[in-house]
Amino acid sequence: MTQRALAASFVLAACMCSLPAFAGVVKITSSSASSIYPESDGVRYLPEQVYDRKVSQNWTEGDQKSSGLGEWIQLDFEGEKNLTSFRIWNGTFSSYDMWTRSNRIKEVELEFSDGTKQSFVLKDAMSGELVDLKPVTSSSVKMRIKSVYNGSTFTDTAISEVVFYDSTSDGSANVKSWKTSSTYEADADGNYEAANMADTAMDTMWCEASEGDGVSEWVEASFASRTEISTLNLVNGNGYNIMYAMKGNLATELLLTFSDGSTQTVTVKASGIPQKVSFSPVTTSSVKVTVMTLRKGKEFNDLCFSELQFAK
Ligand SMILES: [Ca+2]
Ligand SMILES: [Ca+2]
Repeated sequence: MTQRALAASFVLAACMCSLPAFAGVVKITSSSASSIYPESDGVRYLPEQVYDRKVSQNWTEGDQKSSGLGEWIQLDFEGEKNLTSFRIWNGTFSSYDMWTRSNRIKEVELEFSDGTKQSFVLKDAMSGELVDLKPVTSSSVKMRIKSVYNGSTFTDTAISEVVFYDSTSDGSANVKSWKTSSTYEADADGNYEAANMADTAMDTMWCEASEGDGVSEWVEASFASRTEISTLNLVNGNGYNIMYAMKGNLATELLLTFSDGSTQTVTVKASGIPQKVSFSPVTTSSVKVTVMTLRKGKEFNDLCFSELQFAK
């Protein structure tokens, strides 16, 4: 995250999509692609980078002559899964500048292991887009570029990240809507909306925008129905890597307020590594998470959470 408070000259798609009450993340075990953009300046564009949980690293097709029409990436699962939806970070998400200068996919065709195909026109927006599938049982997905939104400089087409969901549940409570005390304005690196805390990506995050250091700032998750929870799965700060996490303020104590007004305080580690925090089981329709104490960052006086989800 840079602190350049650029006036956001672009509008991010306000996706009203939300996951059903139960949706499990499908593990991708291997991948292949029709072509790969060659490594340059130490930056690689490998197919496995569409499921490395970082939107800042991508697969880029290697068709050097045109826009990559017909090029594909295949993702393999551990056996057959009942796929229900997917989320795609379409284009090059390393910065807003690179996103606009490179191609984004307009129409993508998904081919499943039973040979059936489904095609979708994607939004041209720099945010993860949730797309509902016609439910299908498949052990793999081949995603083929059918048409593109042209980049202003380059003819290369990238996918930064993809997550597939199925009808299983790992006990995570899916959030229907978020409220926040404040939200940092989108800048040259992307947006800092609350939904980023539940998208599985380690380098997309909510950040507060208070004048202060983030103490007393809060996020509130509302579930579709009353849900029993006893675990907080948290990626504190910027989860891109340990060094980035240290740059900003990191929460050390959180107050959880449930829909019946009861509260619990939990201690969390000042680290960007994923952590699981247990608390006494509660059945609730919402949780407000308020920052009580924090550790100051080395560079920025802002507080962020990359992932924040509740489970049984
Ligand atoms: Ca990635
Ligand atoms: Ca995230």
